[in-house]
Amino acid sequence: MKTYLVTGAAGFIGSNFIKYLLYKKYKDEDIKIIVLDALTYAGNLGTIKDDIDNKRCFFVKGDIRDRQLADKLFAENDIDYVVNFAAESHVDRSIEDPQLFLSVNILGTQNLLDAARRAWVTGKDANGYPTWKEGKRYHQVSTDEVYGSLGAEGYFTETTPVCPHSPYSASKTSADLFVQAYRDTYHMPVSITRCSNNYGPYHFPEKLIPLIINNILEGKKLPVYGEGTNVRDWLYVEDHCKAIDMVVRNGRAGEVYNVGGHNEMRNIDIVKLTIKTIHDMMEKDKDLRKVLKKQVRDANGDIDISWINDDLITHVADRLGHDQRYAIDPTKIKNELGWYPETKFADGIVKTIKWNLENQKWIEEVTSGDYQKYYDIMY
Ligand code: NAD
Ligand code: TDX
Repeated sequence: MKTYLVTGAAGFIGSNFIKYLLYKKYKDEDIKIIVLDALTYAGNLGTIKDDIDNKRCFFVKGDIRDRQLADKLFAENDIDYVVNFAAESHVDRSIEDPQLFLSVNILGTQNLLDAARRAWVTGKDANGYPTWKEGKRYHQVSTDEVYGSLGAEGYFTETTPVCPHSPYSASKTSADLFVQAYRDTYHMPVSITRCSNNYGPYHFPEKLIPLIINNILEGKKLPVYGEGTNVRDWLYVEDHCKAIDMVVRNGRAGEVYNVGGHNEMRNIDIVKLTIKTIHDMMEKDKDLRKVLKKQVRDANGDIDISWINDDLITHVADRLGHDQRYAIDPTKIKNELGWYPETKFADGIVKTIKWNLENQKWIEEVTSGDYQKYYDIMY
C-alpha cells in the first residue's frame, strides 16, 4: 500500500488530485492519503469533506512551514510520496504582498524537503552522500510561469532557462531550485512538474475562467486586463492530475516534466468564448437561466439572456509585469510516460460552466468565508 502526503489538497488542483486518486486511478486499490492544508482563503474543507473517510483519506489542518508538524506526520506514517501543491497561487495577490509568497512557497517547500530528508535517509554512501529508503519520492507541483514570457513564437521545454517576472513566479522558481539543490546535494529522490493554466471544477473564482463565469451569472462586468492579447495555454485539471501521478510513480527521479495542453488562447478570446458558450447553453436549455441573479423577462415571458454578450467586457488596467505568452512543449512526458491531454477545450469549458451552474452554493461559501464552518463541524 502506498501512502501519499498531499499538501494544499483543499485547494483547486490538490482537491481534484485526491479525487482522481481515490475514485478513478486507485478506485479498487489500497492507498492512504494524508491531506495537509492550512485552510487559507483558497482552501475549502467543504470541497473534500466527503473524501475524508479516515480510512483511505485523512485530514490534518496545518502549515507546510511548521517543522514539528511535518516531522510528526513522517514519524506517524510511512509516507512514500510527498506531493506539494500547497502555495499562495494568485499572481495579482503576489503583487500586493510578495513576502507572504516568499514565506509560504519557498520556506514551506524547504521545510517539507527537510522533513522528508530526516525521515527517508538511511545512511551514507562511500562518497558521503546520503542513502535513501527505497521507493520514496518528493514531488513539487510547479508552473510554466517559472520560464518567464514568450514572444509570438516558440515553446517552453524543460531546458528553457528559468526567468520569472512576478513575485509569485519568483517564489515558485526559488522553490524549484531548492528541490533541485536537494537532488544535487543530498541525492534526494525528487521530481518537478511545470504545468500551464488549469481550469475545471473547484477553481477559486478569483482566477480568470471561474471569475468570468460567475460574473456573468451575477450580471457583472467582465474585467479584461489591458487589450486581452496575452496568451495562456489551458489544460483541464484532471489531465494535470493524471500527469502528476504518472510522474510520481513512473517519472525518472531528479527530472523536470513540462505539462501542457497545446491549447493556447488569448484572454480576450477565452472571455468571448465563455460568454458565447453560456449564452448558447441557456438558449438551448431555458431551465439553466434560473441560476442567473439578473432576472429580467423577455417578450415571451422567458428570463432574458440577450444581455449575455460581448458588451459585458470591460478593459481595465493591465497587470504589472504581465507575461505576454506561455506555451508548453509536453514532448518529454508524452514520449517517456505516454501522457497526453485527454480533454478537448470545447468539452472542458462546457463541463466547467455546468459545474459552476450546479455548484453555486460552493461558490457562495468560498467567497463568503462560510466554508470555514466545515472545519468547526468536522473537528
Ligand atoms: P489554490 O490557491 O487553489 O490552493 C492552494 C491550497 O494551498 C489551498 O488549499 C490553501 O489552503 C493551501 N495553502 C496555502 N498556504 C498554505 C500553507 N502555508 N500551508 C498549508 N497549506 C497551504 O492553488 P491551485 O490553483 O490549486 O494550485 C496548486 C499548486 O499548483 C500551486 O503550487 C500552484 O503554484 C501550482 N500550479 C497551479 C496552476 C493553476 O493553473 N492553478 C498551474 C500550474 C501550477
Ligand atoms: O480578472 C482578470 N482579468 C484578466 O484579464 C483576471 C483574474 C486575469 N486576467 C488575465 C491575466 C492572465 O493573463 O487572464 C490571464 C489568466 O489569469 P489568472 O487566472 O490569474 O492566471 P495566471 O496569472 O495565468 O496564473 C495561473 O496559471 C499559472 C495560476 O493562477 C497560477 O497559480 C499558475 O501557476
